[in-house]
Amino acid sequence: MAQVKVGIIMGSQSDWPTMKEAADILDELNIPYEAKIVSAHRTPDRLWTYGKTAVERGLQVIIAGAGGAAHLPGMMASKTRVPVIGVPVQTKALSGVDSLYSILQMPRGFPVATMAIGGAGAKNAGLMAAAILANTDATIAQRLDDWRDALSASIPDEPSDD
Ligand code: RP5
Repeated sequence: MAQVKVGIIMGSQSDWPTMKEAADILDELNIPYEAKIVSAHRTPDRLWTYGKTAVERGLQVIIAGAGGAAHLPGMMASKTRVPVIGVPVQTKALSGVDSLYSILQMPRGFPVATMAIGGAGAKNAGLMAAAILANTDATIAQRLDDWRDALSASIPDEPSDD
């Protein structure tokens, strides 16, 4: 079985419809990943163990999505040197701006690469993970180049009324 190099983690089952966009693009690019619920608040021991073992388990990128007081990506970045890509999940109360600021405003020393709020951010997180892996994996690089070319080719030259 192929080595899993990308970990997708999220604070709650309710984050999955958003985070699935990251999983879907990794599936499309044929990149193995694991998806886990790891909450900074509700399962802090799980977070600690995940971060502590990430390097030895061979993870090269962690995509972490959370909503509201979204400590998960930052806490994970504090526990492992594996690069963390943060996805702010949209919330009802503050539309995800709370999640965005929680993830984005890391103090010096522990960066989180923060994506846009919601599904677009999750999909871009998957693409960013692929781009990181592509630096050292020619097969993934080719698949990502092909995917980007296909996206460009799908964009019409001119707008239509249809
Ligand atoms: C966060 O609280 C999760 O990441 C989720 O976005 C939010 C709400 O969680 P649930 O109450 O839906 O489980 O920890």
